[in-house]
Amino acid sequence: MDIAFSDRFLNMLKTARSVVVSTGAGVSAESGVPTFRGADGLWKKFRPEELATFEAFQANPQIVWEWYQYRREIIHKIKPNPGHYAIVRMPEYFESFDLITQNVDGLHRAAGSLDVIELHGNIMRNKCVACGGLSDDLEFAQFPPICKCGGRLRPDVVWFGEMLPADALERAEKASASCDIFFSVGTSGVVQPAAGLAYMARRGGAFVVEINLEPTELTYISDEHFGGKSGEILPAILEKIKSVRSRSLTKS
Ligand code: BV8
Ligand code: ZN
Repeated sequence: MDIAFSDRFLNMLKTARSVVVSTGAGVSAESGVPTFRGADGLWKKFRPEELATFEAFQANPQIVWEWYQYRREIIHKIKPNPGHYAIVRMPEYFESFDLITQNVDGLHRAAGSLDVIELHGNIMRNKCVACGGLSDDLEFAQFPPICKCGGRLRPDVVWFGEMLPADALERAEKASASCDIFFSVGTSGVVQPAAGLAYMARRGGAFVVEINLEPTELTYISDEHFGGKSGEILPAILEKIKSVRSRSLTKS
């Protein structure tokens, strides 16, 4: 894919020490994972407050579990796309690199990214609301599933109104506030506090790059907006990084 790179962006790619990539549902769209707010969006058929909240789960565990099992079915069959794989290679070219994701699909790790800051948990993991025990069964003897301790199992994701994992959020905020380039990839920039990371990066003096099919809430604070598919744009950016930087000797 031929992309026009501004001199400012090229200069940033040449000189940056620390880079953050922050992804949303759009980075997984080309793998076949439905996004939340796009045309095929998950929220089209359902409403977030009806399903992705602890209250909804308590009121109707059967319905909430059916929705997660439906999404797990989709995610179980799909593979990372070229966008995920391009991100895997980026850390080799920078002294400091952090990957943050709002996604719960596990595709960054499946592609080979070693250290992923998962702000909203992982849909393929279960957590017991009573003992906090984690498990990765996808099939259950009874439905909605119950833990060995007798407590109710839930998907290990962060629901609306729930706190994000403190360590993940702290790492994400620290990296965003101090990086030289902040890539916002495939997110509508609506859900907080994840969406706030781009503002933190901007305030910290980072060069903010947005990759999205269309403009979003974050476009007006971005220094560069690449309109198009992340599965095509990220590999093109990786090729440019390779041509303007040698692999960072501090990285194996
Ligand atoms: C909390 C896990 C507080 C579950 C998710 C009013 C104002 C501000 C905030 C709030 C408010 N009212 C409530 C809040 C807080 C709320 C929130 O932000 N609400 C929003 C809706 C306004 N946030 C919370 O509740 C968070 N917790 O705030 O706690 C608190 C404080 C004290 C004490 C207790 C609590 C928790 C939020 C986490 C919710 N969980 N996921 C699950 O997945 O089932 S959110 C879920 O939606 C995702 O994880 C993700 O974060 C979000 C989806 O957003 P995106 O990833 O951006 O996806 P979207 O579809 O929107 O956009 C896709 C983009 O990709 C589009 O722009 C599209 O153009 C683009 N795209 C598509 N294809 C491609 C592409 N781009 C490139 N290439 C392509 N091929
Ligand atoms: Zn338990």
